[in-house]
Amino acid sequence: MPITRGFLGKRRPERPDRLPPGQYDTGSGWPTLTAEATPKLDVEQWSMTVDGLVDSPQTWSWREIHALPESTYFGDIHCVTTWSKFDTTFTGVSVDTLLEAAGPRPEAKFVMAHSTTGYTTNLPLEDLTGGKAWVVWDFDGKPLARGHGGPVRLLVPHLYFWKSAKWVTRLELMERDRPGFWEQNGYHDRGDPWLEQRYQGDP
Ligand SMILES: Nc1nc2c(c(=O)[nH]1)N[C@H]1C(S)=C(S)[C@@H](COP(=O)(O)O)O[C@H]1N2
Ligand SMILES: [Mo]
Repeated sequence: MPITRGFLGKRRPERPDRLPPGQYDTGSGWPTLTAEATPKLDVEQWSMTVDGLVDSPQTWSWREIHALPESTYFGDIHCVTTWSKFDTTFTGVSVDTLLEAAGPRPEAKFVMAHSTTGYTTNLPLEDLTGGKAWVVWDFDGKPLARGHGGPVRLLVPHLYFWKSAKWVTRLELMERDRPGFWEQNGYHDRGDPWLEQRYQGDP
């Protein structure tokens, strides 16, 4: 069957149901969005800490975190600047695995993710549990590029991508919510793309 020019010209999204409101499909591209200078991190110096309101604060070296059970995310990501990227594959460790080792206290309700650069972002603890969040080092089977947060970033794909802190080094469990870097600058404390929680004051 011939495909008409008119049909192609409409550029209908292939899977509109996968695109949250106000988003477009960036295709094979992957924009880089960084507020600070991209750090050059030595994996021998890098470590991952889970502390704050936990029974047993934990720190993993690069080697130690790789010894934990591996976990892969396959699916979509959504940036508040309106691009979405379909069918990404990230590999690392589930945040559940890290939290199980540290033992969150009952009063822990929120988390501040910290980057080596000082970038921070806040999240409800519930958004990091139940197989919804990862600490990742591979993208599409290759080491995560430095510009995209390599060697290690947080991945919380069901929320806008600013919650996925690049160069993550610490998850701090807290009783009360506290705004991170973009949240202090007017972005939403939760950031669900399906609810279009872009800015403070959105639903
Ligand atoms: N450390 C750090 N992490 C960050 C950011 C940043 O500026 N610094 N930007 C956030 C924003 S706004 C987005 S959209 C994504 C962009 O990730 P990418 O550059 O890999 O696309 O990272 C998030 N994590
Ligand atoms: Mo973003």
